[in-house]
Amino acid sequence: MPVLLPAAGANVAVGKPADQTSTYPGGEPGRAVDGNTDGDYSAGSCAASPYQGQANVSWWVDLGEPYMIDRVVIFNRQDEFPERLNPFNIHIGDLNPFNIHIGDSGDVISNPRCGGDHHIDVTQPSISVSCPGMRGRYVVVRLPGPSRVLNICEVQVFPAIPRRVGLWPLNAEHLANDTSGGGNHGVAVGTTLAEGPDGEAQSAFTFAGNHQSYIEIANNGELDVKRSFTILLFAYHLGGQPMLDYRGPGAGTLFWIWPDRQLYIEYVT
Ligand SMILES: [Ca+2]
Repeated sequence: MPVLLPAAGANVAVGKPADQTSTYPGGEPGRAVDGNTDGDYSAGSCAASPYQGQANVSWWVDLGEPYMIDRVVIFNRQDEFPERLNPFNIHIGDLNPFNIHIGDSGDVISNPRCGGDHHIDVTQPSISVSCPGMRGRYVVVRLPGPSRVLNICEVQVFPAIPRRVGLWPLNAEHLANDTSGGGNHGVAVGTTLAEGPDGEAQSAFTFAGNHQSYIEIANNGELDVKRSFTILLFAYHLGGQPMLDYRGPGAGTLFWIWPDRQLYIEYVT
């Protein structure tokens, strides 16, 4: 299943379908993803469950696709009852809590839990909970215990931005060295410095277009491509050899641009 990598800083929960195990009239679950963090309950932007209290009250959102999650931010009710949120759990995964029966929140904990019991400082409007390495389509906020009341004014979910593992400027200053700190310096063979983008002198490499002209980049393990990877390559292609030749043990991928400016991807063994 694909993992989406949205732009930095995007809250991917806003406007998405939400539900909860039980609802107090006027406290519909979608109010916690309406984009309004107002903690005054009378402003009509908070989700709420019945004030009599119920066991393991839970709220959840369907992000539509699985995301790598960095953190979940919860905005608490501010006008009164801020203590109702404590303690809470966060579960993230691909098991659909929408399938459970109303009032039975046991199934929502089938998704992995982010940390243990979380406690918000009731003098603060929000709490940010880091969930590094977690992935999933559904984010659940669960209030564990026999008699709990849910008042949540907004839930924001921020995806993880992929960590950059290599950066090769290919200019006179850095040559083919990796400036990311990962230490995978390239070795340039048969290349010359050339004018780069925007006419900047010695800010690009020119290749001869044959097997004797290349930059070889080893992998000391920092270039972790276990799940997926993204390569950005800025090039002005004049023909000849592949733009990129990615080889592992026994297999590899070649990226070509044909003279008619079409991209060809060739898998080789
Ligand atoms: Ca809201």
